[in-house]
Amino acid sequence: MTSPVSYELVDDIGVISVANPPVNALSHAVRQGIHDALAAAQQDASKAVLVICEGRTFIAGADITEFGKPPREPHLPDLCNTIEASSKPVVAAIHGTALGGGLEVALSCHYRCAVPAAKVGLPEVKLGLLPGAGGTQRLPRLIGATPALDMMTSGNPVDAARAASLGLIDQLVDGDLRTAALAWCRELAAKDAPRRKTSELTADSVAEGVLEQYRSTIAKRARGQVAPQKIVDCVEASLTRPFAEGLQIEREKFIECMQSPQSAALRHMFFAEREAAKIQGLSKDSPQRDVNKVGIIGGGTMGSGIAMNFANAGMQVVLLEINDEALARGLAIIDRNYKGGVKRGKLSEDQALACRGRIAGATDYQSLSDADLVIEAVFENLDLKKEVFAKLDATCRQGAILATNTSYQDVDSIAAATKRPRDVIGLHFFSPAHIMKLLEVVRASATADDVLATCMALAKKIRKVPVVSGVCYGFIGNRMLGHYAREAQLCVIEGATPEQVDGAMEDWGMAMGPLAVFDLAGLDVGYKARQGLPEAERGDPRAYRVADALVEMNRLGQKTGAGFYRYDPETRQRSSDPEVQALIEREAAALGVERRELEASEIVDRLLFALVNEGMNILDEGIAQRPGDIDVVYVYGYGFPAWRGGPMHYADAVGLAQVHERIREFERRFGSENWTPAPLLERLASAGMTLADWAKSQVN
Ligand code: 3H9
Repeated sequence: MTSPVSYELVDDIGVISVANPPVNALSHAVRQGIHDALAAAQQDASKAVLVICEGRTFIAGADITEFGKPPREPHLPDLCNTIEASSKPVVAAIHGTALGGGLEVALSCHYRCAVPAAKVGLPEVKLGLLPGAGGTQRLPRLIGATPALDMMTSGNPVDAARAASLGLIDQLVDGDLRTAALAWCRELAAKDAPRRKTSELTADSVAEGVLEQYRSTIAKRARGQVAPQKIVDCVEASLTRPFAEGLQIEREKFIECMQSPQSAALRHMFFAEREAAKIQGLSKDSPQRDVNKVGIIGGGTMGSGIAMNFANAGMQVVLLEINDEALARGLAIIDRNYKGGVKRGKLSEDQALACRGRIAGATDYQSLSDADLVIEAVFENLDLKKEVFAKLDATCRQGAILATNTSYQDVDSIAAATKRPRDVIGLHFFSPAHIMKLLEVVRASATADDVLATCMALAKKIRKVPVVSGVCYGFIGNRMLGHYAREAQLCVIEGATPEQVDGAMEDWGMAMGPLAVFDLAGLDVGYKARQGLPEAERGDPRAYRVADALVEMNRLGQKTGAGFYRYDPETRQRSSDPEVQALIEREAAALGVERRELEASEIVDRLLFALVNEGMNILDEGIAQRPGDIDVVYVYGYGFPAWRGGPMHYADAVGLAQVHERIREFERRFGSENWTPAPLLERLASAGMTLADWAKSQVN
C-alpha cells in the first residue's frame, strides 16, 4: 500500500508532504509516514525540513475514526516529540485548517508559516477531549496561558492574522505556499537558524485567581462537562511543572476523557451531523437546481428570520406580505435583528448593510414570478397554506422550488394544491430562524430528487444543519416533543412544581426546562395547534389543562410577562408564581388527581423515555433515516445537550433493555394509552441489540 506521506529532497530542503484526503487526518499510516520521512531527513543532505499538506487543508487533527480502536505506534505525542527533537529545523506550512493534532504537529515544529486564509485551533473540547499530543503544554508556553485557555476551552479556531499576533504563526505568506515556505526554509538554513523548541519555553505566569475564574465560568457555560475543566488543570500544570511532567498529566487526563461517555456522545454527534447530510438512495453528486433568488411569504418573526439566512449567504430575497403595513413590520424585524447582530459583534455595520440590501419587500405575488425558491411562512393553517400554494402554482416559473415552513401540517396535501407536487418540499426552520442551526427538510411523497438534493446543499450554504424527515404530524422534532411535553405537564398535575420539572431537566443538561421553553415559544402556539386538531387527536386532555387555562387567562408566556412563570420585564428572569401553583392544584383536584412528591429521577426518565419511545416509532416508520438524525434534530433544534449525544444515543448509553423495562413500569403505573413500548424498542431490547447496531444493519 502506498504511504499517504511522501518525502523528497528539493535542493537542500527535505519536504514531507501529507496527502490523506479529505482532511489529512493523522491516521496510523500518516503518523508512520511522517515518522519515517523525518528519520530519512536526519540522515540525508537536507539542511531544513518542511511539513506541508496537499489538498484542501493542513492536517485537521487525529483520525477520529481510529478512536476506541487499539492504539498503534507511533503514537501522536511521541511523534510530536520526535519532530521537536529533529537535528534539523522543521517548518510547518499551513493552509486550510490546522486543527487538533494537526496544530500539535505544527507546535512541535520549530517554525510556522501560513497563508492569510488559514485557521488554526484546538477543537478537541468539542469532542469531549483535550489536546492530547502536547497541545496543553506547548500552546501556553508559546502564546501565554490566557489566550491558550480561550482557544482550548472554547475549541474555536482563530484566523491566521490573530494567530500571527499571538506569536502562534511566525510568518504570513502571500502567493504559492510551497514556494514561499521553501524560500523561507532556505533562508533559515542559510543563517543557521536555531531549532526553537516550544517545550523549552516558560509560560508567563497568570495573575492570581485567573484559573479559578476560568473554572467557575466554565462551570456555568459548559455546565456538566468534564473536558474543559481538565483543560484548565493541564494548563495549570504547564505553568507549574516541568514539560515532561505536564505531558504526563495531559496524557492521563486525555485518556480519562477518551474513555468518558461524554466524549463517546460528542464523537457520535460529530459523525451523526455529517451522516445526516446524506440521503439514502440519492448519490452525492445528484443533479441540483440553481437557486439565486428566494421569495419568502410572510414577514412575521419566522419569515423575517428565514429571509436573513439567504441574504447573509449572498442571495437576492423578496419578502412578500399582504399589505404595506405588514411588510413594514416584517422589514422592521429584519432591521432590528441586523442591528442586534452588529451590537453583539456578529457582523460589521458594512456587512449588515450589504445583507439588508439584498432583501426587497413586495405585496404582489407577481414579484415572485422569477424566484428560484419560494418559502411560505404564513400562519399554521392548512387551508390558508393550500391557498398560498395554489397562487404560487399560478405565478412561479416552471422549475421553481416551492417550500413550506410548516411545523406540523401535511406537506402532501399542501403539494396537492399545486399541479407540480414534484417541486414541493417542507423546509422547517426553528425560531429564531436566523440563529437556530437546525433545518428539517421534509420529503413529501412526490418531492423530486433534485429538489431534495438542492435543498440539502442550500442548507449548508446558509450554514444550517439539515435533517431529512418524512411526512407525519410534527415531523421528527415536534412529533417527539408532543410526548415530552405531555409528560412534563402530567408531572405538574401529579405533584411537581414547574420549577421542579424544569430544574430536573436543566440539572440533567437540557439548555432550558420544558415549561420555560413553552413560555418562551408562547403558550398560544400549542393552544392553537391543539384547537386545529379533532379532539381525539389532541392527546391526553389532563396534560393540557393548565396550559389551556393559562392561555385563557392571557398568560401567553414571556411575551405577556407571565405563563408558567412570572417574568421580570427588564431582565426576563423567571420566578415562580403562587397564582400558577393555585391553578395547578385546582385543576388537579378537578381531575381527581391525588398529588404526590416526584423524584427528579422519575421526571427525567419519564420525559426522556417518552422522547425515546416516539423516536423508535419514527425510525420504524421510516420517517427518520437513522437514529443519529433524530439526535441531530434534538441537539440542534431543542437544546438537548450534545454531550449526552441526543435522545437515541442516550438510550443506547443507558441500555435499551433498561429503557424498555422502565417504559413497561410506566405502562403498569400510568396506563398503556401513554406508555406502550414501541415495537422497535421491544425487538431490539429482546435481541440485546443497540440502536447503533440496528442502524448499521439497515445500511448493509
Ligand atoms: C485530536 O486531534 C486529538 C489530539 O489532540 C490528540 C491525539 C492523541 N478524523 O466536516 P467535513 C471527515 S481530535 C476523521 O464535512 P468541512 C468527516 O467525517 C481531532 N475524519 O468537511 C467527513 O467525512 P465524510 C481534532 C474526519 O470541509 C469528511 O472528513 N480535530 C476528521 O466542512 C469531511 O468533513 C477536529 O476535531 C477527523 N479528524 O470541514 C477537526 N475530520 O465525507 C474535525 C473530518 O465521510 N473536523 N473528517 O462525511 C472538522 O472540524 C472539519 O471536518 C473540517 C473540514 C473543518 C476539518
